[in-house]
Amino acid sequence: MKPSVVLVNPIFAPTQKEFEETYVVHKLWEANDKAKFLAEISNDVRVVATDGGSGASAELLRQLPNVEVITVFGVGVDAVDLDYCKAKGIRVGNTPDVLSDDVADLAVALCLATYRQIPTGHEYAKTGQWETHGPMQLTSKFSGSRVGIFGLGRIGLVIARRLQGFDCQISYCNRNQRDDVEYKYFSDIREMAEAVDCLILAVAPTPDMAGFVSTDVLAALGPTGHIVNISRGLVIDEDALIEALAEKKIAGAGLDVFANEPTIPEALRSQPNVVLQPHVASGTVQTRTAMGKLMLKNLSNFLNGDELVAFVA
Ligand code: 8YV
Repeated sequence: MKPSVVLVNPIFAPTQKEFEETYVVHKLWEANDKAKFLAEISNDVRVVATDGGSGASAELLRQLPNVEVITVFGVGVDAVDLDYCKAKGIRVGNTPDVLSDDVADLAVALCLATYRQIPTGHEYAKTGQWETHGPMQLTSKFSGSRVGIFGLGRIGLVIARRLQGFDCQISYCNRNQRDDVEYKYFSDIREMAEAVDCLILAVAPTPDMAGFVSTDVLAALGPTGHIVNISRGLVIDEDALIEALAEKKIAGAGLDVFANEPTIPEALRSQPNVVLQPHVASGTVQTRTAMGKLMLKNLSNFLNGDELVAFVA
């Protein structure tokens, strides 16, 4: 008999198709009465499949007491209740490494787009303003700037490597100093923000990091400072960010992630000095294909009694 899987939300279509061919897939997002839906299948379900945004809450997992493994389409597991999983011995597989190149590419793209105001230039050229109003206003140079990476993990390291090509002076802030890099280390994000021009958030967040980038950190970054976030929206206090942008306490922001996706507050959307992306850092066909393969491999390994290829619990 095919194993039963609760799929929390739709995922990359080819991966979902393979799930549907291999397993009995119960689509949670389609159920109107989720509690009833889960109660009817809970005895059979050993597997939850989900993505980085939806994860798996303790409330969901309590309704599926026979779950043994969660397989996540994404590297971020902040939306999975890891304390609950550890307490119950539930394994959690994710998809690191295969997405680092794309996420780092988007981080660099957001730096360039924000400093050089690429969307503004695009609009300016497209709408004929160049012809009617003359040359566009000047922007800011990115190459050679001082960049602080909050979270020098797998993705952060790839970003740092790319930024060396832009002659950036790289600093990082982690819980612990790494002994395999020469970049300047800060144990305190506020101190790092004060010392850099551009703050890039690449941390693998935990729920307790909510609002970590606060009014204070943004003030330390200062009126010529830029912030780029490819981590999770929760890491920035979004109201503080909106205020800092509106009052020009920082120069600009490049954001791929938001506190309450897919909703982006109007006050943020209407800021002229932000470049927004709809959480697409890993969103290329190539990377999503690789993530899907890894997600499926994690699960087949688990069900065959082998070790998961990539896991956090
Ligand atoms: C995905 C992500 O956008 O890996 C992550 O943690 O946030 C992304 O790669 C998401 O999980 C796919 O829907």
